[in-house]
Amino acid sequence: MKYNSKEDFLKKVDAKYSNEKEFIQAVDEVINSIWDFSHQNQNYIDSNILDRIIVPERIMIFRVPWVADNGEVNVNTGYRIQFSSAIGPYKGGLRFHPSVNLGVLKFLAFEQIFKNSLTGLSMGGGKGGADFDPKGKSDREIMAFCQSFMNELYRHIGSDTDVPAGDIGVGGKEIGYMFGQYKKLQNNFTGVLTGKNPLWGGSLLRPEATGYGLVYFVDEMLSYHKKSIKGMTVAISGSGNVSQYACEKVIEMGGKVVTLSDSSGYIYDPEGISQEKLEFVMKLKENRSARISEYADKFNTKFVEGKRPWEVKCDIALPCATQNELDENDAEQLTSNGCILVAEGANMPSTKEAVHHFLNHKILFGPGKAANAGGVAVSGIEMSQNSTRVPLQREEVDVLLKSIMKNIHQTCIRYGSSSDFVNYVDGANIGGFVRVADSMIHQGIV
Ligand code: NDP
Ligand code: 2IT
Repeated sequence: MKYNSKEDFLKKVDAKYSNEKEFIQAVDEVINSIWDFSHQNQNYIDSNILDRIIVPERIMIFRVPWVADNGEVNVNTGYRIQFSSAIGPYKGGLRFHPSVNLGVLKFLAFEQIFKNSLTGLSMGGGKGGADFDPKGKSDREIMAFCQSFMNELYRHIGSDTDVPAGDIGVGGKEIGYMFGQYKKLQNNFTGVLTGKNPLWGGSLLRPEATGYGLVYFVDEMLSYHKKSIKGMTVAISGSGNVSQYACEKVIEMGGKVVTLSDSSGYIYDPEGISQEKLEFVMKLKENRSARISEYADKFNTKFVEGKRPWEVKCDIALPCATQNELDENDAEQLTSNGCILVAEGANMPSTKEAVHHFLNHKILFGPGKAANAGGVAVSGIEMSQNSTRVPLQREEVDVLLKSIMKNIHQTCIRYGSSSDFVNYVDGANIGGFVRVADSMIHQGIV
């Protein structure tokens, strides 16, 4: 055996990737879950799956120059990480945010491998983006940036090679500008991006899919434990794509959402956010610079500046903004306030210590790679609609989304159950890993 112990393996990862702390965090979690399982299979050991699975197949890093409205010439750094193609073409979103760097995108691409595997669809793992800040930019500046980004990205992607989509800072508008530029450069109208507008090849329900899928997963977790979302008080962080549709589905299923947030702070509405109030948020946040504090002004509720919503009393917490937005103190506060379930709409929003706290306190904890897989699942369904050129109805996509979230929940139960507790972290990691590892073995040492 190459490594004496799990700790020995993780020590080498720490040393080698010391400047990629989020990537180390994501690898640490997966390795802790799969170590014993993977060491029961001699094939995995002989073909050194663990060493191979943590190294991306390919990384592109490139210059993205663009001209601002005032004539200033700017440059950002663009990335695409093609991490694993074991079970399908690379698939995963693009993030435009000033905090983007190699370590952040590597953690996201690594998580995506297992998430995509859990969906049961044929999608490998990838992620990309740029350290570009869309806040305060005009539409023309966003278009100029997206076109310049695609001027390099187009040579690396394709409907059977790598299919990017949205993430933080990238929604339908940005996907449209990037698709237009791809088509112009390649003279090829193909399903090379997902999250497209349904007028020209996008799937109905893709904007809703991550948030709705998250709540379908929560519903599975609760009903498996003989509980229901009806009447529960829910704290949600973020106020972007995932948060908005998570909020909508919770309201529809009879829960009460009392918080939303952004990087400036959170709003607390003890009466609950109604569908009408949510529509105000959706309209407001079409402008990425708009602040959630306007909700408090409009509806005369509390805005807590510079803080996160985890101090509010709730039954269910759904972190839906960004990585490491919920730490050990937050976790303690949530559990001491009686929270029974936490499910991650964002990718890795809970710190390692927060996850340990939840598991030690037997809180139902749904990790992102299982709970937020609905978005990429409907992206996979968009790819299949593009291949067949036959669009599905909204209700048909919804049925597929529900059944995929149910299957992911069953996979977590299968690999994560012990006599008195479901460890969804282990369940998701092992359940996602096994298909990728077996596929790598079938395809040889490549
Ligand atoms: P959006 O850009 O639509 O919204 C992001 C939200 O998170 C905003 O409210 C934003 O606030 C907040 N936020 C972002 N960065 C930070 C930060 N550093 N600190 C505090 N708040 C922050 O993105 P999405 O809703 O699409 O994505 C949210 C999360 O969900 C991400 O973790 C993403 O990876 C994950 N995800 C997204 C999927 C999708 O289909 N879109 C699928 C699966 C997971 P502000 O406006 O102030 O920046
Ligand atoms: O993190 C994610 O799963 C996404 N941002 C969605 C990826 C996709 O390809 O739809």
